[in-house]
Amino acid sequence: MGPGAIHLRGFAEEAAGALVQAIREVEARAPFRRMTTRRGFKMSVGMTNCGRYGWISDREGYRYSEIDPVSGHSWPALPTTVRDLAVAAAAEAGYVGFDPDACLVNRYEPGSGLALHQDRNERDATAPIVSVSLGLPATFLFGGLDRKLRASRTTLRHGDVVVWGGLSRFFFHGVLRLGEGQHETLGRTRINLTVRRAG
Ligand code: MD6
Ligand code: FE
Repeated sequence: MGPGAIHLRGFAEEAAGALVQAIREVEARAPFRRMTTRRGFKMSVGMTNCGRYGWISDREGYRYSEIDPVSGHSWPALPTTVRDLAVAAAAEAGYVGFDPDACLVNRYEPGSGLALHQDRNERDATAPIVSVSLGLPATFLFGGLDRKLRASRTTLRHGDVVVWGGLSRFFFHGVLRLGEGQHETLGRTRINLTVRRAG
């Protein structure tokens, strides 16, 4: 996809059922919620987290927190299935010894999208991010270090994994608004997991 960004098509296909079940258990304790940006806009994507650290956004900005502000408790643990899959994908891409401590779970419905952004709240910039796509397909936008650079487009489908590190770790990226569709297990939704080393 770009320098250091590797698209592993279907890498999570076999594990998908177990991953969906793990997400159901996470959302029972930490429900999806639409967070607010610093400027006060409500995001169209529903988000929750598992692992030691969770990514949050509110009027104070973006950051990682060990506490879920909705429940006042810690986030659910990183499920073993999620960790194992992410570690295996990272190794496949050449990142041996990936030791994730955070997983942001994004839920899209038709009409939801994610504006171009950089992921730069993580302390260790040498660790990759492992992104797992489930459910409806989405068009992923992949730019460069400059927001104004023209972004390329890739379709991410159910079971696809992107391992993202190295030179493209800080590239701008986003997700086009999801189109209508029905996925056989997830219905009108797309779920994306981004497994990270945040702390
Ligand atoms: C998504 N993904 O695919 C949003 N960030 O729903 C991301 O924002 C992302 O896929 C960093 C690395 C990989 C990603
Ligand atoms: Fe991102």
